[in-house]
Amino acid sequence: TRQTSGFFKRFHRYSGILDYIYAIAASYPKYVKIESLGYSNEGRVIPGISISINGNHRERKIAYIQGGAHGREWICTPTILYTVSEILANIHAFRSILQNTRLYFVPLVNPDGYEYTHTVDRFWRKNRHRFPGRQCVGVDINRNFGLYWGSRGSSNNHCSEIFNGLTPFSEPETQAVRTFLEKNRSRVKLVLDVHSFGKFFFYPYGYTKASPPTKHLLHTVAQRASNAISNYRGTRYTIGSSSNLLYEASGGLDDWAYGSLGIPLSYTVELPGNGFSVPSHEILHIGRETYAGFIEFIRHVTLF
Ligand code: ING
Ligand code: ZN
Repeated sequence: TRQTSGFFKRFHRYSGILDYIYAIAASYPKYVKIESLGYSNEGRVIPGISISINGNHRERKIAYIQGGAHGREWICTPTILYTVSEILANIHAFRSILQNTRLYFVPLVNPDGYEYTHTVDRFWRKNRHRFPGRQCVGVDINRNFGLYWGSRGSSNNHCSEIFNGLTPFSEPETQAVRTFLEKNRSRVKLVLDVHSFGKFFFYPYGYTKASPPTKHLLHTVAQRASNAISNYRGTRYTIGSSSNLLYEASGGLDDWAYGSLGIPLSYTVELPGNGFSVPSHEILHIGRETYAGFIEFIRHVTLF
């Protein structure tokens, strides 16, 4: 719709994102439910968008896509919201997928960090947890999950960009994600944690260079998503584990979802960009090409 394409012409503040989410929910009341996953350190709601048909609450499977765990990675949120709007605009094409699957989107996991990048520091990464008696603020949400928490590629220094927090799941943002995924543990078949930037699909593990037992499957599914994306304008993703392709890092969502919860398809997505500041005119292009890849991941939920 006209309203929809206007939204993707620029980046929005948290309140504009919430307004958009409520507007699409109002446009498609039969298919959309807005939930609160939880609340951030500063008390902002972390919105979840559930898409289903037939009021499919005795749902069997769930495809879970989140983004915005790092404040400065702005492109993640509109890319997820574009996917939501495109699925709803073509909801009848998703009939067979939605017969046995619910789609769940969390477009902004770290609203406090996101707002801080609009008001104070464009390149803020962590959340905005304040520790009494400490100068340095914030925990890296993607180092705060519980599989091999506090080992490689994370820091116990409050001032570090990759500070992993005082304990695993110490952060309300991490807890909100944990609660949802644990509650739905047996049903969730796909987790995509969307970040920026670099055009990568990372599968586990981040904490070690060792290969996961289902590496071949993880690689094949990502390859199909990458092929679907390249049809739009030739964008090519690189596929592998973050530990082998980028750096070792523990406490990430993808490792925990795969290694602790047993979710079969678990990835970190690094969207395109030459930095964290993606030009506004790229939002819609990245939305369109990434949409094709997300759909390909979602189609593979049927394997499980
Ligand atoms: N990248 C991810 C990060 O959290 C990553 C890469 C993913 C590392 C999963 C380890 C595990 O550092 C960005 N852009 O944040
Ligand atoms: Zn990130």
